[in-house]
Amino acid sequence: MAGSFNLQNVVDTYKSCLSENKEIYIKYYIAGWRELVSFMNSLGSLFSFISKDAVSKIQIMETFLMGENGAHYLTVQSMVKFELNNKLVDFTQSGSHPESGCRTLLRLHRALRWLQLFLESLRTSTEDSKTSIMCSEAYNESLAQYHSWFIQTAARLAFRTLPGRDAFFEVMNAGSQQQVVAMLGEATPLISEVHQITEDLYAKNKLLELP
Ligand code: 1PW
Repeated sequence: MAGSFNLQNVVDTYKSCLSENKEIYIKYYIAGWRELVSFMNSLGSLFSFISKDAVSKIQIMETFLMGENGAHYLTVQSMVKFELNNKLVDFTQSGSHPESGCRTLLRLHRALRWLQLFLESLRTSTEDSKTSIMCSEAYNESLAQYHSWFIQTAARLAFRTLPGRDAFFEVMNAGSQQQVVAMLGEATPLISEVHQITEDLYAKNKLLELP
């Protein structure tokens, strides 16, 4: 199989994501997303349409990280503090900071919940489970509510083209099905912890509804 996607890389980046005091390093958070994008791109052209938006969000975050205020973007926690203290976050549609780090990361954060649900149902699936159904159930439960009808339609169309469970396990490039399941068992709690820490931080700072 062409491409260099490997489920182990995803596990490794999410492992590096948390500091000792449970802060989330933005560098590794977006590295995890880069891995997932390369995975989505290997799933065909409908998925590269979906991954384009994730790529543009990753790029916005990288620009902050490499910019003059980059040091403030070391962790999600330091970013939130910096952007709020300096009034760099729009709380309404017509502000002057439409692409803050906080609102950009919120989009990735919501999508991460989809991924978490989807990987969890893959992990516990059986031979006759359908990837397309698992994927759209995870989507309906998480990300769909934030998407327009147009995007929902495009996403659901893409799901229908997903390879079957066997091929899907193959694309994850992590050995036998048993090994993939074991690795998913390692990946999902890591993703879930990163997601929960972000969720709590955003809730505390009333950032969960940023336009
Ligand atoms: C099989 C692997 C699945 C991985 C799922 C993660 C990818 C999720 C990306 C969905 C993107 C759909 C098209 C873009 C929608 C944007 O409008 C939306 N972006 C996201 C990431 O949800 C909201 O961003 P916006 O328009 O407020 O800047």
